[in-house]
Amino acid sequence: MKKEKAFVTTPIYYVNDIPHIGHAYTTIIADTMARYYRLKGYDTFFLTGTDEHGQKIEEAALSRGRTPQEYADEISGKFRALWDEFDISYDKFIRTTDAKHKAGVQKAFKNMFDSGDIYKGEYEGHYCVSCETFFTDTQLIDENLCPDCGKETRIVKEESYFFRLSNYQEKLLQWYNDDEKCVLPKGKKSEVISFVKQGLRDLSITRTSFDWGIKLPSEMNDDKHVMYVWLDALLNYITALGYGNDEKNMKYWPATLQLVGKDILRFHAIYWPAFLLSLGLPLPKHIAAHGWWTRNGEKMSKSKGNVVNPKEVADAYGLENFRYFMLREVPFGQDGDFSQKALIDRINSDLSNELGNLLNRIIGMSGKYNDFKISSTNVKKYHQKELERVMEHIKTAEINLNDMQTNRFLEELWKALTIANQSITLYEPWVKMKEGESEFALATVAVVANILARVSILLHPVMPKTTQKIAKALNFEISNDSYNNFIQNDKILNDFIIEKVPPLFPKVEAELLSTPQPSLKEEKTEDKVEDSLITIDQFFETKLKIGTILEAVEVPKSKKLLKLQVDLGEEKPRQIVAGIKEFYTPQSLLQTQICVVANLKPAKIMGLVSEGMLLAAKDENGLSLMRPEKTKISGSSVG
Ligand code: ME8
Repeated sequence: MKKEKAFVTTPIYYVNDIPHIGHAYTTIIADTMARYYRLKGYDTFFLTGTDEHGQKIEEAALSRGRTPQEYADEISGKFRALWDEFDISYDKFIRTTDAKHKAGVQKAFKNMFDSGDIYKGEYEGHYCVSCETFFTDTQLIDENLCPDCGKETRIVKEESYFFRLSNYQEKLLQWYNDDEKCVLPKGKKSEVISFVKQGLRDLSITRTSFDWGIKLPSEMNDDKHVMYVWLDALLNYITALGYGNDEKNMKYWPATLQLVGKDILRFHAIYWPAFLLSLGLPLPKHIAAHGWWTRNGEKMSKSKGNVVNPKEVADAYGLENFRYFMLREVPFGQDGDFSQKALIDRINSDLSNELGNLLNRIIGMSGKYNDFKISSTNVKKYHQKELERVMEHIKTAEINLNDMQTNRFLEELWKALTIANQSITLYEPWVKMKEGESEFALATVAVVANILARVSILLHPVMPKTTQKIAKALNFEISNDSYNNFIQNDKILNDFIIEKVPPLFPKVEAELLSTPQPSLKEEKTEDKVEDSLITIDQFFETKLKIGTILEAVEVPKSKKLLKLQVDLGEEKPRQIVAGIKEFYTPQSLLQTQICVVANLKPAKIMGLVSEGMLLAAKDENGLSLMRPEKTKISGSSVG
């Protein structure tokens, strides 16, 4: 029989920032679903990765004096390392700077162009660099603020290629109408539909004002343009499967489940299916949007220093406990709040009292009554009713999971655990043993073990290692076979000797992380102090010099950049492009001195070569350049 296929994706994350709890949340849900499909025996492909092009990345690199590629390499590596550490079971980690991705995107552009969906025109409008999105006048807040993130937009006027999004309005509405679960949850789907009904305008899909992007296909003979980062990024979902190259993995398309945060649902539920229609490819089965995480009721932001670092939480409380908490705490689609108190409550009550304790009770009772032997022989004779009730919850749990209601899925599994815990209280096996009804008492212990086994199998995608430990104690292995036996076919456990295991979920008595956590603003704060110490020789590898600013001009179309000519006592002045426009006027800089890193590799920023980096300090009150206390000869060494 041909295996059913599943393709699960996360968004590809921007490399302008290091991973935080939001990224971990999306990735952990996707990982759970991929593991669930594997458990059911599906041939599963799970994709994640990083989104590395666009103005935002270019500017983030620049502000750190790095080339975009160097910077992308570093941050992409951090995402991948965290997912590896978190045991995320991805099959492919795509980077949009991969050569195969670039070739696939160019192929797709050409195909869309050939099908008449792309034309050349001129774009004038408001652009939000932070969201990498264009907005119309009517969408803006207070005339120039981005409606999504509230930051200032800038006016961009340039030649651009357009995608005929307007042609797809009716087809998209048809899709939403025909396919009930194409966008989940339902409330979010209604928002998408009303947005589309307001009318779709053609989409500008290329830019000429910066370089850091994929060039148009060479056949287009138009070197000036790079692709709009969202076109480039969305196409990762098919280039990762080999679109335009070696297409053998295209058998996984269409995607079963594309997970996104609510912030980027519009791109995934409107643009993405329109691009796919233009390419003649089938549409994804589910696009599921989750809500936003806050911390102790507040929006997380670097400036507040309250961003939750997922690694710190997992290290302190246990990775699988953290996974359980995230999926259980928040109804999928709604915003959720991270607090250590809520996490500790979940660990102590759900995990320790209700799940872990159940295993301890089975071990304790079987030890006392039957030398740790568990035999299911009489389970159906005495406890068929309990098994049936459990199976009702298990069925509902799976329906919920398939609808992405992760919290309800777990609630149903816990209802099954309650039946197990209540059976012990209700049937009092210790009394039955005394009254000579040992057959009944041992059947009660065995039904509880069988319930725990069934719950562990379905809980496995959420808590892979812990559930394998439970399964080992109950003498079975979690696999597609055990899923078929115990979940699909109502089989019961073979007779076995239960293994004595130490408690799986020790109680947490107090908060384990100081609040608020150290800010992630300075990436250095992440490193351990001893890791960040360098030798004097390492320090002197950086050549710092005093420079005198001879010229300063604004970089057109850039909100942050100034172009400086700086005298470092060399034959000719150096050109340095610096992100200081918000803090200094060009005029105020002339003939002032600054401190320059003089031996950096030149980098290209918005098409301009920058031959050094100037030193500055930044806090919430703004940015100050580092200057010598008294005037020094240009080119003097600092150190
Ligand atoms: O948008 N709560 O990348 P991104 C919950 N590169 N989830 C959060 C979150 C929070 N506070 N913050 C971020 C991009 N996320 C594009 C995607 S896909 C073709 C291109 C999660 O790094 C959530 O899944 O800004 C959100 O959609 C994603 O991170 C955005 O990541």
